[in-house]
Amino acid sequence: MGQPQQQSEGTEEAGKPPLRVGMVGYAFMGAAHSQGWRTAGRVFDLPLNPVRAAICGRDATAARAAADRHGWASVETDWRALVERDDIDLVDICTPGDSHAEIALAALAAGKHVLCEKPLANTVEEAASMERAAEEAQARGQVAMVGFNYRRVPATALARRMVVEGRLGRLRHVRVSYLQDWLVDPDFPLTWRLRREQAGSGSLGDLGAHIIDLAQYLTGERLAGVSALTETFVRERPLPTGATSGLAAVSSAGTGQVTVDDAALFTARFPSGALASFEATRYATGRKNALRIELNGERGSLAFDLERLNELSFHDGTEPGAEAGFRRILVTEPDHPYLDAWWPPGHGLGYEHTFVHQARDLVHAVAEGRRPEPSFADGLQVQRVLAAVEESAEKNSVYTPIAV
Ligand code: SOE
Repeated sequence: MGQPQQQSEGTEEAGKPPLRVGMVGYAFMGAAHSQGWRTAGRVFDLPLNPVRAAICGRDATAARAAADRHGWASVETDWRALVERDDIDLVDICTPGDSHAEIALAALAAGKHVLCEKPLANTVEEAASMERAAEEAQARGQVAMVGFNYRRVPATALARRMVVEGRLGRLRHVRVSYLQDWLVDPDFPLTWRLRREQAGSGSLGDLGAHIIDLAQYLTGERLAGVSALTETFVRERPLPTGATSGLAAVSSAGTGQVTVDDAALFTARFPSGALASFEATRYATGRKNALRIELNGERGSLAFDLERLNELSFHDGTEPGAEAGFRRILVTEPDHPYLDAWWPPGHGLGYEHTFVHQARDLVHAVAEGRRPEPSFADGLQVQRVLAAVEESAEKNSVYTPIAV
Protein backbone atom coordinates (compact mmCIF):
# COMPACT_ATOMS: atom_id res chain seq x y z
CA MET A 1 0.00 0.00 0.00
CA GLY A 2 1.08 3.56 -0.30
CA GLN A 3 2.09 3.51 -3.95
CA PRO A 4 -0.29 3.87 -6.87
CA GLN A 5 -1.31 0.40 -8.02
CA GLN A 6 -2.92 1.45 -11.24
CA GLN A 7 -3.32 4.54 -13.37
CA SER A 8 -6.55 6.20 -12.33
CA GLU A 9 -8.89 7.20 -15.13
CA GLY A 10 -8.32 10.53 -16.77
CA THR A 11 -4.61 10.92 -15.97
CA GLU A 12 -3.69 11.24 -19.62
CA GLU A 13 -5.76 14.26 -20.38
CA ALA A 14 -3.67 16.22 -22.85
CA GLY A 15 -1.79 19.27 -21.67
CA LYS A 16 -3.36 19.53 -18.23
CA PRO A 17 -1.35 19.25 -15.06
CA PRO A 18 -2.86 16.76 -12.61
CA LEU A 19 -4.49 17.61 -9.31
CA ARG A 20 -3.80 14.46 -7.31
CA VAL A 21 -6.51 13.94 -4.71
CA GLY A 22 -6.20 11.85 -1.55
CA MET A 23 -9.53 11.25 0.14
CA VAL A 24 -10.01 10.26 3.78
CA GLY A 25 -13.27 8.33 4.34
CA TYR A 26 -15.17 6.11 1.97
CA ALA A 27 -18.76 5.86 3.20
CA PHE A 28 -21.69 7.98 2.01
CA MET A 29 -19.80 11.27 1.61
CA GLY A 30 -16.74 9.46 0.25
CA ALA A 31 -18.92 7.97 -2.48
CA ALA A 32 -20.49 11.34 -3.22
CA HIS A 33 -17.13 13.11 -3.46
CA SER A 34 -15.78 10.28 -5.63
CA GLN A 35 -18.56 11.00 -8.10
CA GLY A 36 -17.52 14.64 -8.10
CA TRP A 37 -13.84 13.98 -8.72
CA ARG A 38 -14.58 11.39 -11.40
CA THR A 39 -17.01 13.50 -13.38
CA ALA A 40 -15.89 17.13 -13.03
CA GLY A 41 -13.11 16.91 -15.63
CA ARG A 42 -15.27 15.02 -18.08
CA VAL A 43 -18.08 17.56 -18.10
CA PHE A 44 -16.24 20.82 -17.49
CA ASP A 45 -13.15 22.18 -19.20
CA LEU A 46 -10.90 22.41 -16.15
CA PRO A 47 -7.46 23.98 -15.83
CA LEU A 48 -6.20 20.92 -13.90
CA ASN A 49 -7.01 17.27 -14.30
CA PRO A 50 -8.39 15.75 -11.04
CA VAL A 51 -6.82 12.36 -10.39
CA ARG A 52 -8.25 9.96 -7.81
CA ALA A 53 -4.82 9.08 -6.44
CA ALA A 54 -5.52 7.53 -3.03
CA ILE A 55 -8.38 6.69 -0.72
CA CYS A 56 -7.90 6.17 2.99
CA GLY A 57 -9.83 4.15 5.58
CA ARG A 58 -8.87 2.22 8.70
CA ASP A 59 -10.46 -1.00 7.48
CA ALA A 60 -8.11 -2.12 4.67
CA THR A 61 -10.63 -4.50 3.07
CA ALA A 62 -13.43 -1.97 3.03
CA ALA A 63 -11.11 0.78 1.79
CA ARG A 64 -9.84 -1.49 -1.01
CA ALA A 65 -13.42 -2.29 -2.00
CA ALA A 66 -14.24 1.43 -2.06
CA ALA A 67 -11.12 2.14 -4.14
CA ASP A 68 -12.15 -0.48 -6.72
CA ARG A 69 -15.74 0.68 -6.79
CA HIS A 70 -15.00 4.39 -7.10
CA GLY A 71 -11.82 4.24 -9.18
CA TRP A 72 -9.13 5.29 -6.70
CA ALA A 73 -5.60 4.26 -7.69
CA SER A 74 -4.24 3.31 -4.26
CA VAL A 75 -5.23 2.71 -0.66
CA GLU A 76 -3.93 3.96 2.66
CA THR A 77 -5.10 2.83 6.10
CA ASP A 78 -3.53 5.71 8.06
CA TRP A 79 -4.50 9.28 7.12
CA ARG A 80 -1.11 10.51 8.43
CA ALA A 81 0.64 8.48 5.74
CA LEU A 82 -1.74 9.85 3.10
CA VAL A 83 -1.16 13.43 4.16
CA GLU A 84 2.62 13.03 3.97
CA ARG A 85 2.70 11.51 0.49
CA ASP A 86 4.57 13.57 -2.10
CA ASP A 87 2.22 12.49 -4.85
CA ILE A 88 -0.88 14.01 -3.22
CA ASP A 89 -1.82 17.65 -3.91
CA LEU A 90 -5.20 17.90 -2.21
CA VAL A 91 -6.64 16.14 0.83
CA ASP A 92 -10.41 15.63 0.79
CA ILE A 93 -11.82 14.99 4.30
CA CYS A 94 -15.01 12.90 4.35
CA THR A 95 -14.82 11.61 7.94
CA PRO A 96 -17.07 12.37 10.95
CA GLY A 97 -16.48 15.80 12.48
CA ASP A 98 -14.28 14.67 15.36
CA SER A 99 -11.31 14.13 13.02
CA HIS A 100 -11.74 17.13 10.70
CA ALA A 101 -9.47 19.52 12.60
CA GLU A 102 -6.59 17.10 13.11
CA ILE A 103 -6.54 15.95 9.49
CA ALA A 104 -7.01 19.41 8.01
CA LEU A 105 -4.27 20.96 10.16
CA ALA A 106 -1.83 18.18 9.25
CA ALA A 107 -2.71 18.41 5.55
CA LEU A 108 -2.27 22.19 5.46
CA ALA A 109 1.05 21.87 7.33
CA ALA A 110 2.16 19.30 4.75
CA GLY A 111 1.51 21.78 1.95
CA LYS A 112 -1.75 20.28 0.63
CA HIS A 113 -4.92 21.98 -0.51
CA VAL A 114 -7.90 20.84 1.55
CA LEU A 115 -11.58 20.12 1.00
CA CYS A 116 -13.41 19.41 4.27
CA GLU A 117 -16.96 18.12 4.69
CA LYS A 118 -19.43 20.16 6.71
CA PRO A 119 -19.75 21.16 9.45
CA LEU A 120 -16.16 22.37 9.44
CA ALA A 121 -15.48 21.00 12.94
CA ASN A 122 -17.17 19.96 16.17
CA THR A 123 -16.33 23.11 18.12
CA VAL A 124 -15.68 26.79 17.47
CA GLU A 125 -12.15 26.39 18.87
CA GLU A 126 -11.31 23.66 16.37
CA ALA A 127 -12.86 25.60 13.50
CA ALA A 128 -10.93 28.74 14.51
CA SER A 129 -7.62 26.87 14.45
CA MET A 130 -8.49 25.48 11.02
CA GLU A 131 -9.38 28.92 9.73
CA ARG A 132 -6.08 30.37 11.00
CA ALA A 133 -4.10 27.56 9.39
CA ALA A 134 -6.02 28.01 6.13
CA GLU A 135 -5.30 31.75 6.08
CA GLU A 136 -1.58 31.10 6.55
CA ALA A 137 -1.66 28.39 3.90
CA GLN A 138 -3.50 30.70 1.51
CA ALA A 139 -0.50 33.02 1.65
CA ARG A 140 1.60 30.07 0.45
CA GLY A 141 -0.80 29.39 -2.44
CA GLN A 142 -2.76 26.58 -0.81
CA VAL A 143 -6.55 26.72 -0.75
CA ALA A 144 -9.08 25.30 1.73
CA MET A 145 -12.79 24.87 1.11
CA VAL A 146 -15.66 23.56 3.24
CA GLY A 147 -18.19 21.30 1.54
CA PHE A 148 -21.50 23.15 1.65
CA ASN A 149 -22.60 21.50 -1.57
CA TYR A 150 -26.09 22.98 -1.76
CA ARG A 151 -24.64 26.27 -2.96
CA ARG A 152 -23.92 24.30 -6.11
CA VAL A 153 -27.44 23.35 -7.07
CA PRO A 154 -28.01 25.36 -10.27
CA ALA A 155 -31.30 26.67 -8.84
CA THR A 156 -29.72 28.00 -5.62
CA ALA A 157 -26.86 29.54 -7.61
CA LEU A 158 -29.47 31.17 -9.85
CA ALA A 159 -31.31 32.43 -6.75
CA ARG A 160 -28.09 34.05 -5.55
CA ARG A 161 -27.63 35.67 -8.96
CA MET A 162 -31.14 37.08 -8.84
CA VAL A 163 -30.64 38.46 -5.32
CA VAL A 164 -27.40 40.14 -6.44
CA GLU A 165 -29.20 41.58 -9.47
CA GLY A 166 -31.70 43.20 -7.10
CA ARG A 167 -34.72 41.23 -8.31
CA LEU A 168 -35.97 40.87 -4.73
CA GLY A 169 -35.01 44.30 -3.45
CA ARG A 170 -34.52 44.78 0.25
CA LEU A 171 -35.03 41.48 2.06
CA ARG A 172 -37.56 41.22 4.87
CA HIS A 173 -37.92 37.47 5.50
CA VAL A 174 -35.76 34.38 5.13
CA ARG A 175 -37.62 31.15 5.89
CA VAL A 176 -35.54 27.99 5.89
CA SER A 177 -36.07 24.38 6.89
CA TYR A 178 -34.24 21.12 6.34
CA LEU A 179 -36.52 18.18 7.00
CA GLN A 180 -35.68 14.47 6.98
CA ASP A 181 -37.35 11.49 8.66
CA TRP A 182 -34.77 8.74 9.06
CA LEU A 183 -34.91 8.83 12.88
CA VAL A 184 -38.67 8.46 13.25
CA ASP A 185 -38.25 4.76 14.12
CA PRO A 186 -37.13 4.64 17.80
CA ASP A 187 -35.31 1.39 17.00
CA PHE A 188 -32.99 3.02 14.48
CA PRO A 189 -29.58 2.31 16.00
CA LEU A 190 -27.22 4.68 17.74
CA THR A 191 -24.83 5.44 14.87
CA TRP A 192 -22.02 8.02 15.01
CA ARG A 193 -24.36 10.80 13.90
CA LEU A 194 -26.18 10.43 17.24
CA ARG A 195 -23.05 10.71 19.39
CA ARG A 196 -21.84 14.11 20.42
CA GLU A 197 -18.20 13.08 20.74
CA GLN A 198 -18.14 12.11 17.06
CA ALA A 199 -20.71 14.33 15.35
CA GLY A 200 -20.49 17.45 17.54
CA SER A 201 -24.26 17.92 17.44
CA GLY A 202 -27.26 16.25 15.80
CA SER A 203 -29.71 17.72 13.31
CA LEU A 204 -28.24 21.10 14.14
CA GLY A 205 -24.74 20.46 12.77
CA ASP A 206 -25.77 17.94 10.13
CA LEU A 207 -28.73 19.77 8.57
CA GLY A 208 -28.77 23.14 10.32
CA ALA A 209 -25.22 23.89 9.13
CA HIS A 210 -26.39 23.53 5.52
CA ILE A 211 -29.32 25.92 5.88
CA ILE A 212 -27.33 28.48 7.85
CA ASP A 213 -24.72 28.51 5.09
CA LEU A 214 -27.33 28.64 2.34
CA ALA A 215 -29.28 31.47 3.96
CA GLN A 216 -26.10 33.51 4.45
CA TYR A 217 -24.89 32.74 0.91
CA LEU A 218 -28.20 33.74 -0.69
CA THR A 219 -28.61 36.94 1.30
CA GLY A 220 -24.92 37.86 1.27
CA GLU A 221 -25.25 38.63 4.99
CA ARG A 222 -24.07 36.98 8.20
CA LEU A 223 -26.55 36.30 10.98
CA ALA A 224 -26.37 38.70 13.92
CA GLY A 225 -28.07 36.62 16.63
CA VAL A 226 -30.44 33.74 17.36
CA SER A 227 -33.15 32.51 19.75
CA ALA A 228 -33.32 28.73 19.76
CA LEU A 229 -35.06 25.58 20.92
CA THR A 230 -33.57 22.11 20.60
CA GLU A 231 -35.01 18.73 21.57
CA THR A 232 -33.94 15.11 21.74
CA PHE A 233 -37.13 13.10 21.29
CA VAL A 234 -35.66 9.60 21.67
CA ARG A 235 -32.93 9.57 24.30
CA GLU A 236 -31.93 5.92 24.18
CA ARG A 237 -31.42 3.74 21.12
CA PRO A 238 -30.19 0.23 20.30
CA LEU A 239 -26.47 -0.07 19.71
CA PRO A 240 -25.43 -0.74 16.10
CA THR A 241 -23.62 -3.89 15.02
CA GLY A 242 -20.45 -3.60 12.97
CA ALA A 243 -19.90 -0.90 10.41
CA THR A 244 -22.63 1.50 9.41
CA SER A 245 -22.91 2.91 5.96
CA GLY A 246 -24.61 6.14 5.10
CA LEU A 247 -27.89 6.33 6.97
CA ALA A 248 -28.37 2.55 7.10
CA ALA A 249 -27.40 0.45 10.10
CA VAL A 250 -28.31 -2.76 11.88
CA SER A 251 -28.97 -2.83 15.61
CA SER A 252 -27.88 -5.38 18.19
CA ALA A 253 -28.71 -6.14 21.81
CA GLY A 254 -28.09 -3.35 24.28
CA THR A 255 -28.84 0.33 24.16
CA GLY A 256 -26.96 3.59 24.55
CA GLN A 257 -27.67 7.27 25.17
CA VAL A 258 -28.35 9.69 22.33
CA THR A 259 -26.16 12.67 23.16
CA VAL A 260 -27.17 15.10 20.39
CA ASP A 261 -30.25 17.07 19.43
CA ASP A 262 -32.90 15.43 17.27
CA ALA A 263 -34.34 18.76 16.16
CA ALA A 264 -33.34 22.41 16.30
CA LEU A 265 -35.57 25.43 15.71
CA PHE A 266 -34.41 29.00 15.83
CA THR A 267 -35.30 32.51 14.83
CA ALA A 268 -32.58 34.94 13.82
CA ARG A 269 -31.80 38.49 12.78
CA PHE A 270 -29.71 39.66 9.87
CA PRO A 271 -27.81 42.96 10.29
CA SER A 272 -29.96 44.51 7.52
CA GLY A 273 -33.03 43.97 9.70
CA ALA A 274 -34.37 40.94 7.81
CA LEU A 275 -35.86 38.25 10.06
CA ALA A 276 -35.15 34.57 9.57
CA SER A 277 -36.54 31.27 10.83
CA PHE A 278 -34.72 27.94 10.71
CA GLU A 279 -35.86 24.37 11.38
CA ALA A 280 -33.68 21.25 11.20
CA THR A 281 -35.07 17.82 12.03
CA ARG A 282 -34.79 14.14 11.25
CA TYR A 283 -38.33 13.50 12.53
CA ALA A 284 -40.45 15.13 9.82
CA THR A 285 -42.35 11.99 8.84
CA GLY A 286 -42.59 11.74 5.07
CA ARG A 287 -40.01 14.45 4.37
CA LYS A 288 -36.96 12.76 2.88
CA ASN A 289 -34.50 15.48 1.96
CA ALA A 290 -36.65 18.58 2.03
CA LEU A 291 -34.33 21.57 2.22
CA ARG A 292 -36.61 24.53 1.62
CA ILE A 293 -35.81 28.19 1.51
CA GLU A 294 -37.99 31.19 0.79
CA LEU A 295 -36.83 34.78 0.55
CA ASN A 296 -39.30 37.67 0.63
CA GLY A 297 -38.08 41.08 -0.48
CA GLU A 298 -39.71 44.41 -1.24
CA ARG A 299 -39.65 43.73 -4.99
CA GLY A 300 -40.19 39.98 -5.11
CA SER A 301 -39.83 36.51 -3.60
CA LEU A 302 -37.94 33.32 -4.38
CA ALA A 303 -38.63 29.78 -3.15
CA PHE A 304 -36.60 26.57 -3.53
CA ASP A 305 -37.19 22.97 -2.44
CA LEU A 306 -34.38 20.41 -2.75
CA GLU A 307 -36.97 17.70 -3.40
CA ARG A 308 -37.70 19.58 -6.66
CA LEU A 309 -34.17 20.75 -7.28
CA ASN A 310 -34.51 21.64 -10.96
CA GLU A 311 -37.07 24.31 -10.13
CA LEU A 312 -37.02 27.78 -8.63
CA SER A 313 -40.23 29.68 -7.82
CA PHE A 314 -40.16 33.42 -8.44
CA HIS A 315 -42.74 36.07 -7.73
CA ASP A 316 -41.95 39.40 -9.37
CA GLY A 317 -43.64 41.95 -7.15
CA THR A 318 -43.22 44.67 -9.78
CA GLU A 319 -45.63 42.99 -12.20
CA PRO A 320 -49.21 44.28 -12.46
CA GLY A 321 -51.21 42.83 -9.56
CA ALA A 322 -53.84 41.15 -11.72
CA GLU A 323 -51.22 39.00 -13.48
CA ALA A 324 -48.60 38.61 -10.77
CA GLY A 325 -48.00 35.39 -8.92
CA PHE A 326 -45.35 32.79 -8.26
CA ARG A 327 -44.10 31.20 -11.45
CA ARG A 328 -41.90 28.17 -11.85
CA ILE A 329 -38.52 28.65 -13.50
CA LEU A 330 -37.29 25.33 -14.85
CA VAL A 331 -33.58 25.60 -14.08
CA THR A 332 -32.39 23.40 -16.92
CA GLU A 333 -31.19 25.92 -19.49
CA PRO A 334 -27.66 26.70 -20.73
CA ASP A 335 -27.71 30.24 -19.35
CA HIS A 336 -28.37 28.93 -15.85
CA PRO A 337 -25.37 28.35 -13.54
CA TYR A 338 -23.29 25.25 -14.39
CA LEU A 339 -25.73 24.03 -17.03
CA ASP A 340 -24.02 25.04 -20.28
CA ALA A 341 -21.65 22.08 -19.79
CA TRP A 342 -24.33 19.45 -19.22
CA TRP A 343 -27.23 18.12 -21.29
CA PRO A 344 -29.34 19.76 -23.97
CA PRO A 345 -31.90 22.32 -22.68
CA GLY A 346 -34.66 20.88 -20.50
CA HIS A 347 -32.69 17.95 -19.08
CA GLY A 348 -32.37 18.13 -15.31
CA LEU A 349 -29.70 17.29 -12.75
CA GLY A 350 -29.72 15.66 -9.28
CA TYR A 351 -28.10 15.50 -5.85
CA GLU A 352 -24.80 14.04 -7.02
CA HIS A 353 -24.17 16.87 -9.47
CA THR A 354 -23.68 19.29 -6.57
CA PHE A 355 -20.48 17.36 -5.78
CA VAL A 356 -19.35 17.60 -9.40
CA HIS A 357 -19.86 21.36 -9.29
CA GLN A 358 -18.04 21.55 -5.96
CA ALA A 359 -15.04 19.74 -7.45
CA ARG A 360 -15.17 22.01 -10.51
CA ASP A 361 -15.18 25.20 -8.46
CA LEU A 362 -12.41 23.97 -6.18
CA VAL A 363 -10.17 23.00 -9.12
CA HIS A 364 -10.53 26.53 -10.51
CA ALA A 365 -9.67 28.04 -7.11
CA VAL A 366 -6.59 25.81 -6.83
CA ALA A 367 -5.42 26.71 -10.34
CA GLU A 368 -5.85 30.42 -9.67
CA GLY A 369 -4.51 30.29 -6.07
CA ARG A 370 -7.75 32.04 -5.11
CA ARG A 371 -9.57 31.69 -1.76
CA PRO A 372 -12.47 29.35 -2.55
CA GLU A 373 -16.06 29.83 -1.48
CA PRO A 374 -17.17 28.64 0.97
CA SER A 375 -13.81 29.13 2.70
CA PHE A 376 -12.78 27.90 6.13
CA ALA A 377 -13.66 31.42 7.33
CA ASP A 378 -17.22 30.79 6.14
CA GLY A 379 -17.16 27.39 7.87
CA LEU A 380 -15.96 29.00 11.11
CA GLN A 381 -18.74 31.55 10.98
CA VAL A 382 -21.37 28.80 10.57
CA GLN A 383 -19.75 27.05 13.55
CA ARG A 384 -20.27 30.21 15.60
CA VAL A 385 -23.94 30.24 14.67
CA LEU A 386 -24.25 26.57 15.71
CA ALA A 387 -22.63 27.38 19.05
CA ALA A 388 -24.94 30.37 19.58
CA VAL A 389 -27.96 28.16 18.84
CA GLU A 390 -26.85 25.65 21.48
CA GLU A 391 -26.15 28.41 23.99
CA SER A 392 -29.53 30.01 23.39
CA ALA A 393 -31.36 26.68 23.66
CA GLU A 394 -29.62 25.97 26.97
CA LYS A 395 -30.85 29.34 28.25
CA ASN A 396 -34.46 28.75 27.17
CA SER A 397 -34.24 30.69 23.91
CA VAL A 398 -32.50 33.79 25.23
CA TYR A 399 -31.44 35.93 22.25
CA THR A 400 -27.76 35.15 21.72
CA PRO A 401 -25.58 37.36 19.52
CA ILE A 402 -23.19 35.62 17.13
CA ALA A 403 -19.59 36.24 18.13
CA VAL A 404 -17.59 37.89 15.37
C1 SOE B 1 -27.82 13.07 6.54
O1 SOE B 1 -28.69 13.78 7.30
C2 SOE B 1 -27.29 13.82 5.33
O2 SOE B 1 -26.61 12.91 4.56
C3 SOE B 1 -26.32 14.95 5.68
O3 SOE B 1 -25.22 14.48 6.42
C4 SOE B 1 -25.85 15.61 4.42
O4 SOE B 1 -24.99 16.67 4.69
C5 SOE B 1 -27.08 16.11 3.66
O5 SOE B 1 -26.67 16.68 2.47
C6 SOE B 1 -28.03 14.99 3.37
O6 SOE B 1 -28.37 14.35 4.58
